[in-house]
Amino acid sequence: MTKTIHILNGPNLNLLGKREPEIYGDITLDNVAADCSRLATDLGLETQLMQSNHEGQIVDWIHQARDKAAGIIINPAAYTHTSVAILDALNTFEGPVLEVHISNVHKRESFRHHSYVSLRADGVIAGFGVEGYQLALRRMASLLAD
Ligand code: CA2
Repeated sequence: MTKTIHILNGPNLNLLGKREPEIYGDITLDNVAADCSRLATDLGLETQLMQSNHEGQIVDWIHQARDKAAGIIINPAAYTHTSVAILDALNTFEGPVLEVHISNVHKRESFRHHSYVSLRADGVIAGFGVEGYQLALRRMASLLAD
């Protein structure tokens, strides 16, 4: 059966491509979803991309991924830097977890330099723009290859 990768996105990423293009670029999250879905097909995977502005919703989706997903790619957005709840949820997931940031968080304010999610992530990509999602997907395919 084809393995499914859940691509979870945190608050304000619904505005991707619509605001602050100088930081986040001009590609929308719908475009990212379509590009990832195409690449996943080439890699023998399926993707399901979700976005929420609510921490509890992201925690619920991580719990659902325990039964439904082979791996998680997550851009927790601002919750990266604050959410022990998302870290705890990710710690209950047994497959690979890859963390993506569109911007180079290390070149930005110091509060963006710490990530709770990185304590669980098997890999982190930052500063590659939205291409980071596809790079993470390629890495996920390697990690899941048997
Ligand atoms: O670089 C990233 O991907 C971030 O996760 C984005 C978060 C930020 O809080 C993290 O420190 C780094 C912010 C997401 C906001 O997304 C927007 C997209 C377009 C326009 C406005 C906000």
